[in-house]
Parts: sequence; C-alpha cells; structure tokens
Amino acid sequence: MALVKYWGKRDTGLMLPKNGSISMTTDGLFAHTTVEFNPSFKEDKFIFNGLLQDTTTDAYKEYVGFFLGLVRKMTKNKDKVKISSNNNFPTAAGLASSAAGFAALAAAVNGALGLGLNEKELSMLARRGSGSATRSISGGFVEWKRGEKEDGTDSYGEQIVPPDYWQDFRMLFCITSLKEKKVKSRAGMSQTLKTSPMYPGWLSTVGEDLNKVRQGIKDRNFTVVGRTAEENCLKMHSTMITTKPSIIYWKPETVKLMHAVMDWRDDGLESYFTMDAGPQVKIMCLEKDLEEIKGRVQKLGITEEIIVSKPGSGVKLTGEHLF
Ligand code: 2P0
Repeated sequence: MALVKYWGKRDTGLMLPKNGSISMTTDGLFAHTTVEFNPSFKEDKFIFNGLLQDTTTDAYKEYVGFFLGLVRKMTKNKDKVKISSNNNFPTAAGLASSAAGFAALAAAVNGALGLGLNEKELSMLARRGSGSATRSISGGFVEWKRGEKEDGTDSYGEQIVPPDYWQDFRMLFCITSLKEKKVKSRAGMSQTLKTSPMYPGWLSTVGEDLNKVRQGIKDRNFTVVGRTAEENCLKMHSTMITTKPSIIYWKPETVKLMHAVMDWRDDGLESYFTMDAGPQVKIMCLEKDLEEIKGRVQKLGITEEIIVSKPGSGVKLTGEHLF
C-alpha cells in the first residue's frame, strides 16, 4: 500500500515510472499462488479465486498473458502452464490486488522454473506484470527507485526497513464498496499524464515527499510519515480529478471518512488517510489508538469491512500448493 504514490509511466513497455514511490507491505492482504509448467499440458490455464478464467480476453492478454510471454522469452521455456491464485481481499477495488498478484506470480514462477532470481531481479520481473508489484516483493517499508536508465535495470524495489522495525504502525483498510472500479489504474494514470494540468505539479513535488517519508520511516516519526502520505495522496487525486474526462474514484463514504479523520485529528486523535485508485480509505495510526479509531469508523456505519494490517513480510515460497 503506497505512502508515496506511483502515478504515471515514462516507459509503458518496460513499466518504468515517472517518479519513485514508497509503500508498506501489509500482513493482512495477500495473494497465494501456485504455478506449474508441464510439457504434457495442452494449453495455459489460469484459475483465479477458484474460477477458471477465459484466456482469450483483452484483460488476460494485457496482464497474465503478457507476463507469461515475457517469462517464456526470458527462459526459453515453451511448456504450457497452470496457475492458480487466490486473494484474501477484494480484487480491482483499489486495494493493490495487482501488486500482490504479480509479486506472488513472479515469486512462484521463480520457484517453479528454478530461475534463482534474487530479490532485486525478482522485483524487476514483478514490475513487468504491474508497476506496484515491484515494491511488494520485499517486506516492511519499500522504495521503488525511479531509476534513470532506459533499459530499466536501475528501477526496482529496495527495502527501507524490515517489517519488525516499526511494530506499532497500523493501517485500517476501510472498505466502502466492493464493486470493481470503472477505470483501471493503468488507464487512469495514462490519461492523467496526458491531460491533467496538475501533473507537472505532482512530478515536481514528489521527490520532496519521498525524502520526507523515507527519513520519517527510519526515524519512526508517525506525524511526518502520516501527514506527508496524506498530502501526497491528495496531490495524486488532484491530477485524476482534473484529467479529461475527470476520474473521481471517491464515493460519498470516502469523503465522509476523510472528514472524520481530519475532525478526530483536530480533537487530538492522530491518524491520517490515504486512498488509491478506488473508493476505499486506508487510515494510518499507531497501535495505541487502533481500537478507538476502529470503533469510531464502525460507528459511522458506512464500511462493508475493516481490515487491520501492520507491516508484513514480502514474498515467500510455501509448501502449501493450491493444486
Ligand atoms: C500505487 N497505484 O503507488 C499507485 C497509487 C494506484 C494509486 O500502483 O499499470 O496496478 O499495472 O503498473 O500498479 C496502481 O497501478 O498499474 C498503483 P500498472 P498498477 O500503488
């Protein structure tokens, strides 16, 4: 979940970002993926949350199909593959499902084919599936370096601190709507870059946000991290709102929660919000205030679900296979 957002690509093929970003890998939301390449398989199969997916759709071809094409080019392995992947949270609703999904898929492919990629290489492979997945390979707080090189070899995720470094940092995922969003992040960021008059302002200030959040994490300075993350989120959304046609991911419940967080802060209860390409509000707070804030959110009666997360580990291979 991004604290300093990735918004805009400088190379769409290599999935290189216009700006660096920082996220927290969360322990409460994850993807579990099993991959098998086998010469006896007749076709590729992709099962998502238990349902066999149509591999002829544009969505499949743009995401999983494209990624498999890259893997095959890289490894020269021509075997057909079976992939099964489960998310323990809603998909395509602004909860970074493609980050979790492609980080897990890259790690599973690495294991299945014995590629022996290290964390940095794995991060660059995951990046080709979905930009935000670059960060989700590592645990704790992670920075995706923008990089300068045209070939993308210096654009990967790097851990700032491990998950146990900041044990009392919490994020509440306040799910306001379980509907899939109308405009995917990929399309949204491409449109914003082309038509928002705010986009240059976004790019010119994001470096400062990165410095503040990176240092704030190292210092465990909740005020600096929370405040900067909230400001950064609002700047990103200002580019979306002012793009043509306008993209407003917020719903009335989203705005209600934003105001609530600000009001509570005025009363001395410190928390901050961040939203991504969707209506969900993620509230950052410290463990000592968690129950109070959770209770207040529940009392508003506008959330479908609240998922509480702390910094979590990155990808790992498990012996628990889905088939
Ligand atoms: C982020 N988001 O930093 C930002 C904030 C959404 C808002 O990364 O085209 O699904 O696959 O690279 O990673 C969502 O965009 O886009 C995203 P692609 P992705 O988390």
